[in-house]
Amino acid sequence: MKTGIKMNGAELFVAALKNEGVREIFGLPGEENLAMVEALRRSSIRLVVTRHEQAAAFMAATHGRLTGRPGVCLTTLGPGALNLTTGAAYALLGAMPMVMITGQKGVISRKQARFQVVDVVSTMTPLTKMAHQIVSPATIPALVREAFRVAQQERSGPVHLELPEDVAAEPAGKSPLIQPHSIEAPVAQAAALDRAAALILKAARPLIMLGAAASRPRLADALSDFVKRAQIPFFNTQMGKGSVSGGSGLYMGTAALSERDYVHDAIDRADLIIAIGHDTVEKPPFFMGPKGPKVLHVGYLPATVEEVYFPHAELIGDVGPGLTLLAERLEGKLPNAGALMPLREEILARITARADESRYPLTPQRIVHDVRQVMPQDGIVCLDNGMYKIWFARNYRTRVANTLLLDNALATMGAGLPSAMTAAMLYRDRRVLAVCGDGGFMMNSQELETASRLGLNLVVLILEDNAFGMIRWKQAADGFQDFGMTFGNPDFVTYARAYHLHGSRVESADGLAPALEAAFVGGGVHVVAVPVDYAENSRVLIDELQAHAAEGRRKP
Ligand SMILES: Cc1ncc(C[n+]2csc(CCOP(=O)(O)OP(=O)(O)O)c2C)c(N)n1
Ligand SMILES: [Mg+2]
Repeated sequence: MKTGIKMNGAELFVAALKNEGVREIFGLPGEENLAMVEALRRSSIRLVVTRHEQAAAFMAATHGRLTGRPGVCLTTLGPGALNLTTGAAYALLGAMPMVMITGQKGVISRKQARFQVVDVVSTMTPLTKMAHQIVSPATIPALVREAFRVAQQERSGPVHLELPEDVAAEPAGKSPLIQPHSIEAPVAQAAALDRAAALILKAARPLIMLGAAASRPRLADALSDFVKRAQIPFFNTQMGKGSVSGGSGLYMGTAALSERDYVHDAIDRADLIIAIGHDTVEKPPFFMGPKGPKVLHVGYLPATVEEVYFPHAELIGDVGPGLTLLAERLEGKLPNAGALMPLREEILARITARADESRYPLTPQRIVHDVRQVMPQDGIVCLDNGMYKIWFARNYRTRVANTLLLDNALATMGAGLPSAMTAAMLYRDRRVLAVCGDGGFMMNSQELETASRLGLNLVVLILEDNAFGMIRWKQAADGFQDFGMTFGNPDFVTYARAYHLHGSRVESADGLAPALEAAFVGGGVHVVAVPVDYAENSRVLIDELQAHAAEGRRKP
């Protein structure tokens, strides 16, 4: 690679990316990116080509989510850039650090008039923390540095830089790179710590809630330590799942629904909820009301006040060190820490009911149970969006941080496979499983080719109900006629083979665990299709929970 004043804009851009420690870029280039592609070819950064830009964005966002460092994706202008928008929203709502780079026609001269030109920066503005067009190579070092800072700092998220093709080809002149440095975010002040500690010391029935920001990779150790030192039982939101390593003896459940689930027996009885990292992008884990428990918000940033979330006190600042200071004020001084623990056994027993039933097609509970059997503690399950997400959130037990990746923020279909591909790239020695519905899988199934080309070890489990099952369930629950939700499927075994991959179909209730085990042992990319019986959706999530709520009302 050329250095110093001989560089063009694209080469300077790539040098700035290297300066940020970037090792790979996910993308699908167009002609406006050719100088950038050439600069990448000459660099040590790997270009991971995907078959759809949406997948590149999902993969980059997941890279940010799992490492805490921004993932990077690259596309062309117009159509390519627009295909990034769902990924941008996924990273924005999910607070995943990501840098998106798109090409554009020249800005100095316009030989192609308005061909393929749309205002991508304006499109990206509401979907990102920062969107910027680069108009001169001299600004590249500062803009790239700023992009990475903004993407990474709390609340983390996506940023967008547009590099027009003539700026990419322009001689860069003397534009020194800006060196990154680490930043220690401020920690909550003593007064806030004292107030938070006083609230917790006074509580008769405290309960910890772990929300989406609790899953930040750098927080796992301090958070786990806090839970163990405080000995207060905890539950989590869907995206807060798996944020505590160990400490599972204090786990009370996951709030996959907003009310009336078994875990709400504990939530409704608590007089203080210590909400660590709650982000109101998630479907509410419970509804705050005038009569409910007091809520202490612990976060990197102040809470966003909503109709259903208006904390009474806040502990703001870098969460890990803040929790360590809080634990020092609490340890050994909380006689009521375990007040809600007597509820735990019944809650967990109710949740795990019917997990080994031998019905075929399989019940969702059985699928979750069998997946847990074949996944080691550090194995990573990545969900797409569909009905099974509720079952996995409720029923799947995690013991290691960030081992169940799901999206309860944008809740988009189509991200399951790409997110699992990133997990498989990052952790080559861990088992990684994508779980997709037959609807969501088909939205990005072309990425099987990418997964195969990358030589990943990855198992893709497809739940077959020939329908958009979740919406079909809601349609029935709301008393509508069954309409517009069913479809046919390809034969997924043949489909996998068409990609030169292994495919199998589960033919009996006892067949799932061995099929998954064989797929993991076999290595490479495997597709396993399993028929699912969604009759349980209404039987448990509506009828059983309604009966339970009525029972609760009858109790004195
Ligand atoms: C991109 C996108 N389109 C539509 C929806 C609305 N939606 C949520 S779940 C769902 C059905 C998913 O079907 P499938 O993937 O087969 O999973 P299932 O619920 O059947 O298990 C739909 C259409 C969405 N969340 N994302
Ligand atoms: Mg389906």
